[in-house]
Amino acid sequence: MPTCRHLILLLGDQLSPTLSSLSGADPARDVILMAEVMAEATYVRHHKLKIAFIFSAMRHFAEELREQGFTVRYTRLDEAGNTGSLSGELRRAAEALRPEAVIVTEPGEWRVLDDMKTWRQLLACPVEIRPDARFLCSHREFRAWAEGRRDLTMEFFYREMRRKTRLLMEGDQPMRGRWNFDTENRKPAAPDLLRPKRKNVTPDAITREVLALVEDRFSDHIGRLDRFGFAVTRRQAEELQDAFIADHLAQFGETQDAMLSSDPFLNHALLSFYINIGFLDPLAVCRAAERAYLEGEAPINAVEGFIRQIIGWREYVRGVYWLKMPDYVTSNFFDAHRPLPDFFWTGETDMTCLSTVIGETIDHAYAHHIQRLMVTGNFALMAGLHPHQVHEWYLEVYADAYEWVELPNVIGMSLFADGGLLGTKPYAASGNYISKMSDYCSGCRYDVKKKTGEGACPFNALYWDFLDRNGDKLSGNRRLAQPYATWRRMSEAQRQDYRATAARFLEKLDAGERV
Ligand code: FAD
Ligand code: DLZ
Ligand code: SF4
Repeated sequence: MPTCRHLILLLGDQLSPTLSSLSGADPARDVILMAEVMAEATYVRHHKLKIAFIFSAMRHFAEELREQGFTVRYTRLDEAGNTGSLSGELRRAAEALRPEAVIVTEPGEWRVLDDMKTWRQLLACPVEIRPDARFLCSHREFRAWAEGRRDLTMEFFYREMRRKTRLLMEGDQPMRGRWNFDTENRKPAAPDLLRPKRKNVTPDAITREVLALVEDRFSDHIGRLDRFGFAVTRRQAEELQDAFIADHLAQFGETQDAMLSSDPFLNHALLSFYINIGFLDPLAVCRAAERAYLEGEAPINAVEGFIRQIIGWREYVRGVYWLKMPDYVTSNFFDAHRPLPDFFWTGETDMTCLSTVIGETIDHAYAHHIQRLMVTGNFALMAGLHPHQVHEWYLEVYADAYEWVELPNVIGMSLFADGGLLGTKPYAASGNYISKMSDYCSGCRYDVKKKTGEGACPFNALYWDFLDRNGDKLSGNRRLAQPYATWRRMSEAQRQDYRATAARFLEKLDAGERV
């Protein structure tokens, strides 16, 4: 039997040549294990595009490693003997190869780490779990930053990351004298036929094989595969990164909060899929964006805003996740219990904003940030949907979703289910916000200007009803002083009108009627 020094397990979102578990790997003595397993594809019922993307990316990365001389033991989903779980595949490989040690990089999800901690016993050999160095801020650094703070304001964390990376810095001061240029980034957008089209990658033979497998095995999962256009190699992902920087970055800031029915992507990067699986290095993406600013290709508001999302929000939500898990996943500050309506799976609702965003999600396994936050998230918050069901929905439907990044965005930012750890106030908004930032309302059966009664935009009554229902938890919040003052100034008849309109809508929702 050939000897194996280290058996190195790579997960589906660990496709980086610089991964810590690969550090010091010796092609002559070590074996890399990768496995497509039912347990990972079904612990929530992931979107078909997400499964196909990950399997194809894994298969391409395995090829890349083989070209570098590594021995890769790769289990395909439909291979005879596939045990269906990561631990099962690791055990099978360890029994066959008898390695001196198993090496892994820590996973992105708490449930996988919990499982990993049992592996030493399961395998009867040492298991080394290495930190994931693809993030700028280690768990220890984040804990140290968070310790003793009353609230974990992202903006202050972000400044630390700017200092640490030296991105957009002049000495110890931010370039152009400001840390944050967001006030220049809140514009609606108009259709623009000249906006460059997104480049899709044509599926190659490996991807076509994966697409057939996914259609066959996961036909009852959400989504469609006919528009598969993801990059499935690092090189392809780098080309998409370059195209974003050349074609879209300059307008990124301007249209960051806008929503347009004719253009699901506007000037967003569409890079989270590749950063999260490890094809793109987050710091390298930021350095490329900074270069565009320094060379006069993109304005500061766009570049600063973009960099903040990556070294600020992305690192910050990961820090919060590991700081607060495992209890974080059951947070339910508002004690919300309404089940997720069926239209979250079909897009079949008369509310055009929701049908558009959910329809695009089904088609692309993507929606941009404001759609996730201010349309589906805002509705889930105000309608009192159960946070755990909402969390599972987001984890299933987006191709960039892994719990470490999805959960704080859903539980914390969007649903305020953590009681305000991540945000200072809930992102609740009436139809007026959606009307201002999108063109959805003009094609809607509901009237965004109508506040109550038949035909009124449901977001309007839901907004006041949400504040009213949760007055005991929110009325003391300084940032909500103005809406609560407005609510109190209304006549009792007007308040009753809002309550009754919201109650009628929620009754229909509960009865499964079309809304
Ligand atoms: P852009 O808008 O172009 O932003 C650039 C990059 O910044 C992204 O690629 C991403 O890496 C990073 N980024 C931006 N915002 C955030 C954020 N809030 N948290 C972490 N990183 C951010 N992002 C995920 O990667 N996975 C998720 O599962 C996920 N779930 C979300 C759920 C909700 C309710 C909300 C409100 C946001 C969620 N986000 C998630 C954050 C954000 O919506 C996506 O990162 C972004 O839409 C990805 O598209 P993009 O690459 O075009 O991003
Ligand atoms: C998301 C996913 C899917 C669908 N399938 C696999 C798989 O078959 N094998 C694998 O190693 N990883 C997969 N992944 C990614 C893992 O779920 C991810 O590594 C963990 O959730 C930790 O972030
Ligand atoms: Fe959405 Fe209301 Fe506008 Fe219709 S009117 S699209 S429900 S915000």
